Amino acid sequence: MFQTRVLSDIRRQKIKELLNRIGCDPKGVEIMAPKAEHFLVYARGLDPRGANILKQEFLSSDGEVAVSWGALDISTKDTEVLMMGTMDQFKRVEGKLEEQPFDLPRLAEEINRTLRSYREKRELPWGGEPCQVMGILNVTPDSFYDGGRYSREEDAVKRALEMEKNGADMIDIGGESTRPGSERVSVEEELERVLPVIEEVAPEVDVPISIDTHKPRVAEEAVKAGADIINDVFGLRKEGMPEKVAALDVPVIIMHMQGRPKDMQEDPEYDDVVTDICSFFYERIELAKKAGVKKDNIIIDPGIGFGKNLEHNLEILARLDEFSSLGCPVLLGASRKSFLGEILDKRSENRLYGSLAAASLAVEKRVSILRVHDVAETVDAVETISSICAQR
Ligand code: 9MG
Repeated sequence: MFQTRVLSDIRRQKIKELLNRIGCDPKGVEIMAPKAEHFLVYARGLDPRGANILKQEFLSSDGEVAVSWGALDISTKDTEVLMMGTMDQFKRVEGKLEEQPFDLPRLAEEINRTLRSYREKRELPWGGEPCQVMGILNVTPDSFYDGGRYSREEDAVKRALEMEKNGADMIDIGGESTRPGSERVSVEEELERVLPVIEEVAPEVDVPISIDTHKPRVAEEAVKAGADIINDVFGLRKEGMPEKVAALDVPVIIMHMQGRPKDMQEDPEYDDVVTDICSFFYERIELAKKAGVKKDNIIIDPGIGFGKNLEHNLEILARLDEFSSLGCPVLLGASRKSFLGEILDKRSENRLYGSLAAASLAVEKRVSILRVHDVAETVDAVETISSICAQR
């Protein structure tokens, strides 16, 4: 018996180990290892003439590029492409594109950056392990799971300390509910809710505190009071927010939301949910950088449940690793959300196991931060999955 089998998606180091075990020549190991990793890289906005050159270059390296009909007969202004090849083939083509017209040298740089971002270990602005747990501390009267439970300062401090003891790497404090259908609150009301809590919690905990707000004034006062990170579910859309984040010089979470909390779940629509969200991030990252925000301070978040139906949420989860191509750490907030209720037909208080399943998948798919209600349980899930993934 030959005992043939398909191998799992193993990473570079393991491929080298396997080639060495087979007994390959050491030089052969270096040559063959990059041929064992296969990638699909999508790009949009290519000049059709450039797309045809790209296809020729890939074909001459035994790779492939799918382009539109309109690109082949040059009847379209621009085209999407899907490049298919091994690491080795991508490297060879990148070299050849450097001498080509139609903006292909810039495409080569982009491909190189994308593949590096996708494959490299992610670093968080404040360091530490690659997958960290953010405990949720809502000080709102109406949040969907814990609304109203931690509105008194001493309760909030107790809860923060408990989350830290349970292994939270950071604590997210929010004073305005963003659940579907919720109404906005005034700056004054939000400040009144969050500032006393941040002032009490910050000196008591050793982990960073993030402030869940989209308002520049709340962000500024919260940072003065002791917050270290800004969690903006409106993705820096509020006027003056990008400049404020730049001036504060703190890490910022840019979350994607289609619409507004009041009506975002009415009929969300996308061409391709992951592509559309990535386009939003490309645009927002550029805008933030122009305002003076350092790229290393940006964390992105696809915003589960924010203007997405069940199918959208599931597709985002299934393709979470694609977001790491953008070169920013990725945050996921799936804890006890309504998509789990739709799958399991369970109320928020009975969605712990569903939340842990989503969290486990996210670790495997390169997510750097999990925003959760159940810290101790999630920390165990993260440690378990991270130990397994370290074997690849
Ligand atoms: C405040 N808030 C509620 N859900 C969230 C999510 O999924 N991500 C982030 N960043 N914040 C959230």
